[in-house]
Amino acid sequence: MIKRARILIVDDEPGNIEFIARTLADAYEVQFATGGAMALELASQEPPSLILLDVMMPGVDGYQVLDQLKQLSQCRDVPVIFITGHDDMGNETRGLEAGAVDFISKPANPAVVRARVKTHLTLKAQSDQLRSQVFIDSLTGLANRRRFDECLALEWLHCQRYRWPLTLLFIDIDHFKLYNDYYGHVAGDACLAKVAEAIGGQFGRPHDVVARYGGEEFVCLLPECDMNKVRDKAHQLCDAVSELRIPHETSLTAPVVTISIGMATLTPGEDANDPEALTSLADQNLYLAKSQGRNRLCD
Ligand code: GH3
Ligand code: MG
Ligand code: MG
Ligand code: MG
Repeated sequence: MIKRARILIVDDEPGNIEFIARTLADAYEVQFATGGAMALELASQEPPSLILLDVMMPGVDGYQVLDQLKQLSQCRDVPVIFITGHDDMGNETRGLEAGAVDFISKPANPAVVRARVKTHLTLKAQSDQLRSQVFIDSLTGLANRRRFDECLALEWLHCQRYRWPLTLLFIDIDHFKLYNDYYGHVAGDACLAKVAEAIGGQFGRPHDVVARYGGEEFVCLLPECDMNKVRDKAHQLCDAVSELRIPHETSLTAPVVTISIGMATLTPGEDANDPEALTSLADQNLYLAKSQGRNRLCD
């Protein structure tokens, strides 16, 4: 069954909530909050599909809620429609500038509420789909290079701010040209997908970024991590890939597909000022792993 969209209605007047909830309850799952703080708590726990947000509320008002939502990575992209009374109609520009997608004025017309909610849910679904096409590698389902570059720049700044170490793994399939030459490109693609799955299985914490960097190269970007743990997990990944037992008769390393990993950890702002320092260190260590016989980790 397709999951119904969940709409969070925020208003300090229970009567207004009830009115809008009745309008939407047939088509959507409806959730409500009677104040800004409660809205933020609910939204951050499990981001809704869309938020209908009253502007004028005692305590935390609509603008403050929107402002804080934009600072939460899991809520940043949730469409917010402001519901405004006559007294705050003049503030439409302010709301749109703050990132609301639309305005509905009170008293709200049920048909208009339904139509606008539907429109914005459709737009959001379309933009999510486009986004996934732009940022996902279609062969492996992992993030692509574009997405990785974006994440690296963001994580670098984030870790710089908190003086946290950032770890990067460069992973490269051994003698993959020989694999393609012997088994063909289609088998090569299937092999890439299997190795990608093993990498994603090993590094799947919510903040880990696992991407296909290009060709037969993958990267894992691991913020806030314990280096010893990562080293253990990277060793396990090497074992896990060779234990997939994908035959590679022409490999000069082993009769099965293996990977080499270069690992680097730097504290942004302390050890270096540019993320390129991290990629070049990981790349150097990958080169070492290759020259020391492949199917291994170097750090
Ligand atoms: P090394 O152990 O030193 O990494 O050797 P290698 O042969 O893996 O490295 P090299 O860079 O010489 O070759 C990489 C090969 O990966 C070349 C190409 O045939 C293959 N390749 C790159 N992208 C794809 C792809 O999308 N699909 C398939 N099937 N093969 C790919
Ligand atoms: Mg109000
Ligand atoms: Mg390579
Ligand atoms: Mg290779």
